[in-house]
Amino acid sequence: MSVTTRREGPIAFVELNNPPVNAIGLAMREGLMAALDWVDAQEGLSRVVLSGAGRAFAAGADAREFDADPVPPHLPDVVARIEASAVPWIAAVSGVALGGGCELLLACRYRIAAPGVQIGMPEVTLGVVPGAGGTQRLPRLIGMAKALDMIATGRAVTAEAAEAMSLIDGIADNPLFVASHLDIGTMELSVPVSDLPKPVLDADAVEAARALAAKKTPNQIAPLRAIDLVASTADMEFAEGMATERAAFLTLRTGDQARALRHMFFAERAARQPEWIKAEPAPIDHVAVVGGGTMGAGIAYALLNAGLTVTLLETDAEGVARAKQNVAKIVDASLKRGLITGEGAEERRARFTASSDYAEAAQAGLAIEAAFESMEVKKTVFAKLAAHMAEDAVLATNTSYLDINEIAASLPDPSRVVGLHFFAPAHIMKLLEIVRGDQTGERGLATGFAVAKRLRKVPVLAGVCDGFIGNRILARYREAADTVLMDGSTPWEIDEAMVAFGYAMGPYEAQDLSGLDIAHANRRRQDATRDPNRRYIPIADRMIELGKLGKKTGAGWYRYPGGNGKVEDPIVADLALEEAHFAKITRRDYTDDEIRERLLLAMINEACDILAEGIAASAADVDLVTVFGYGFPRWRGGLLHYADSLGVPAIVDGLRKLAEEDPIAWRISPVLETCLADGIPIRDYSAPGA
Ligand code: 3H9
Repeated sequence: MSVTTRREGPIAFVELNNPPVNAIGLAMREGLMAALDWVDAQEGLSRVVLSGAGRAFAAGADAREFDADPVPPHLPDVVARIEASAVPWIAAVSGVALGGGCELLLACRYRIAAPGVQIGMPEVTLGVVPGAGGTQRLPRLIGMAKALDMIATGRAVTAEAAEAMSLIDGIADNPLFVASHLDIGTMELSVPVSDLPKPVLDADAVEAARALAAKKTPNQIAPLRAIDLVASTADMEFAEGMATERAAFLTLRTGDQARALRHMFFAERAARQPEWIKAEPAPIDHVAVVGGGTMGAGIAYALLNAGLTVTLLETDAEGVARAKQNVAKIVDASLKRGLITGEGAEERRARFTASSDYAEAAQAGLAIEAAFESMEVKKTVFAKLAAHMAEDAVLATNTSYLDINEIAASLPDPSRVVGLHFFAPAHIMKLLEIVRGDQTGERGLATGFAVAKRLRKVPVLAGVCDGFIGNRILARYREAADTVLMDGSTPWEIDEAMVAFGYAMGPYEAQDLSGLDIAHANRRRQDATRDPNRRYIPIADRMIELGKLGKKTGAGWYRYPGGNGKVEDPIVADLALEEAHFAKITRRDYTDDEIRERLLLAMINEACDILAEGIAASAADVDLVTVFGYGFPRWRGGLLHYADSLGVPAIVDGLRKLAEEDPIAWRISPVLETCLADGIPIRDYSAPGA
């Protein structure tokens, strides 16, 4: 039963009951309609108390239903009936009230919530607008500016903030008790929210909301549509506003952006803990981190932030001092930005030690090595960890490219070794690639997922190969970009094309930020195995020869006069011209569409190879990696969701045309051939034997 009803004297209780978060699907809407009929049939009721079982009041409409046609009864009608009920409904909110849950709350004539509960309308984060009166009732209740702030950003507020803006009427530790003991005969209940006068137009707030949406959610339709709907409440009658809102909701719901954002929402949740991992994780309350450089310090801070104790290991006193300094810098910056309090900073410092004595990490259940990217160094570190830590401690490496199997093989028990690939800055980036070596045991994997959960990161399981999932796709993206650069374009044009697609920055600006030297070292490592017939683009190597390693050296693909805004560097254009001349290439102009097509198809093709080899378990995992680690626009749903929205035939067609130019670089992935032959999207591909 999604909705249960009972009566105690003059009080009726209606409870939403659809674990785990009381998502409002068809059964619940029907249950609420049945409850309304039941209430209508009762005599002598003074009130109906509406509450949610478990940890939520209601998390909103069941987004799993959004792919199909809407089935009555519709939520706006349920909400309208509750609001119009002859017996007043009182909301007793003990857990989150989001989206449709908040809209139910607004239908009630009195609203009580427990301290700290989150109340909000996050519909825009799913690519839709509130569709059960939220855009119409909220501004009438709390005013246009505050309603815009919540609806256009999807930001939830606490019960305390909600009370301060009169979204709710009171806060109580036990809302259900208070709701059923209110002296309702003597109180003045609020009028139905839809009967409140229209809000006054706040043109400044509307403009500010539009500016914020342009900045924070560029290219996204839903926030702008939500702003229009809220703004229109100033001069639109309620009924007309409701009809306009409903039409907008239904149109957006089946649009590409909403589909993509829903896909990300569910993919993120599905990734949290694969069901097949049954092993218990190692205890992670105390973690050893090896290496106090930028990455190690970032990882240490991420662990400290999650309440863990960290022992950072370095080779000597100098390394220890540097590590302490690096971690202190992040603590101070977080304090300065108001992300943590002074007390929080102290508390984090108290859980952190740095030492060159590995014995100090003897009690840790997990070690994460983030030392210099050299096989020799890693093997030495792992031998020391194995010598000092408990036999069943899990030993993880943060290596981006080195062969985890080789590291593991250097230990008596290789099953302890797992890859935990963090992304810089490790305390901010949400992606965690959990790399499974040939010998990695289930306990190591379980520990990786436990770390991700504790750190609130998005875990994705990856197999061993050069670059795992993300960096392997990135390498191909950059290669495609460099090819376009050599054949006629500029970093500026290429970056602009990708920004227009939805990336926050293009491949060249991003490289300038992270430094050109790492990719260079990788190319040198790959020299021995590279297909000699594959076209090689030497422009990035020439940049290294010139000492242009990116922002840290003052210049890379761009120059940064004064340290800030980027300007084009004529030297880069000269290098491209020169290399094209040596290679006897006739350069030509590329349109933005051509640039995008090449860079995106290159990535899609590589991602398909990654699926074929079982390096990624699913297309959705590739989507998570590209969105949470590499800035692929979330509203496009990740790389392979986007690919499926184009359709396999269109992709293969595009690749075939490019293959006429260069059959090696544009060899079509067997996954695409299979999907084309079987008439299935990439998301339905499963690797043989998977
Ligand atoms: C809306 O309301 C439209 C209306 O205005 C108009 C309608 C006409 N639907 O996140 P968790 C599942 S749009 C379906 O892991 P937490 C979730 O997939 C909606 N399923 O827990 C997961 O399933 P599984 C506006 C949902 O404690 C399980 O519940 N509302 C929904 O970390 C547990 O979720 C939102 O956008 C849903 N709406 O966080 C709120 N919500 O166990 C979306 C959750 O199979 N939800 N599930 O993996 C959230 O933000 C978080 O889930 C919440 C709980 C904060 C509630």
